[in-house]
Amino acid sequence: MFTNAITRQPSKEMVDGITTAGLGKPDYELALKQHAAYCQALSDLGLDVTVLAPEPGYPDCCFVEDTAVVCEHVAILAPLGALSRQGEQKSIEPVLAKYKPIEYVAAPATFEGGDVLQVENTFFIGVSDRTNMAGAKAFCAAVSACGYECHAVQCGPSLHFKTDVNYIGGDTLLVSPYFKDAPELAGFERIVVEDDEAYARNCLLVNGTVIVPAGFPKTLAQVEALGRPVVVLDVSEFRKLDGGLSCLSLRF
Ligand code: CIR
Repeated sequence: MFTNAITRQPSKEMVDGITTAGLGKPDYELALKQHAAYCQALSDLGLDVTVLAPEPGYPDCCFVEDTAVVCEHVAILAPLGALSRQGEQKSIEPVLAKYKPIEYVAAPATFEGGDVLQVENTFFIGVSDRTNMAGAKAFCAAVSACGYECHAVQCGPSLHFKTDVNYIGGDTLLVSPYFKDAPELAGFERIVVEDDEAYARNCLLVNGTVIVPAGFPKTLAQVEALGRPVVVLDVSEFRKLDGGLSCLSLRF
């Protein structure tokens, strides 16, 4: 069960965030409202939510998930792979240090939290444009020392591993066609989310409830069919920056 979340409000600079979505510039005022609703939803699910102020000079700073991975024993700060985001992790450090001992991964290793998926006592880390093999190895070494299993998985063309693969409870993953038969994910039930609803692959499991992004009826129906509680949230303005539901918080 999660008891805490850390989020960071977007700033007006978000219009300069990194994007490949081709959906236009985000509407800042609407993003603020969507962000507030997201924080409220986490709070309604029982989490104590710390909302940080935006960090000047970092247009993507609301995507706090990428800055660290927090597990039961430690928080591992991420040396981010995106040049314009390097340094975002520094201001997260004192916040996380209130809860966990901090571990560091040194350059030239890079990794981003969006490439890390935890399923119970197992971590998967995607090797992507943002997470290099040295980063994946260093991350695996850090969590293995805490007793977790860890597997490095080669990503496809998507931004992060969790752009493509997410855990929604039980033994079920939402996956892209790219990971449909991936041997590293053997043993899981895989619901393949086709490209017309690609964004909805990034659903977020919080204390037994699955948060699903608004606007993806097929995925919503598939998740609802599993019988778990579902909350639907509109995060359209973050989608314009390639950010999904998981990207907007650190949960622990
Ligand atoms: C980026 O490209 O870094 C941001 N525009 C989006 C980050 C999304 N984060 C995530 O998937 N964990």
